[in-house]
Amino acid sequence: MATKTDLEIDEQTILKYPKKYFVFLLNDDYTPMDFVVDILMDIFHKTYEEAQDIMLEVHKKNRGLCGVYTYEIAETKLKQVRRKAKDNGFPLKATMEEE
Ligand code: TYC
Repeated sequence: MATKTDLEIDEQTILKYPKKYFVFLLNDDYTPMDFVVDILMDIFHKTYEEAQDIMLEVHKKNRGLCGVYTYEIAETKLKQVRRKAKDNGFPLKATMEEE
């Protein structure tokens, strides 16, 4: 009788895609616009023009999409935003949500 070999089982495991997570920046009244643009360029690797567009979207609509990442990378982005905001004394917040 044919049974699945270990190799076949491993191949099934490998074919599962990892979940992805949206990372959003949230608006507040205190963080300067230029600082948000810097965050988007440094942490999310956006161009200056992209960073300005996203920052303005957050400013007008209260949140804006910065990127889509696997869980660990999304978490790291949140930590980097928190650290940089805290070090500079700004209340800027980021959140993540399953895709
Ligand atoms: N609303 C802020 C201001 O007027 C700018 C801002 C934009 C803050 C985006 C946070 O994620 C943010 N200075």
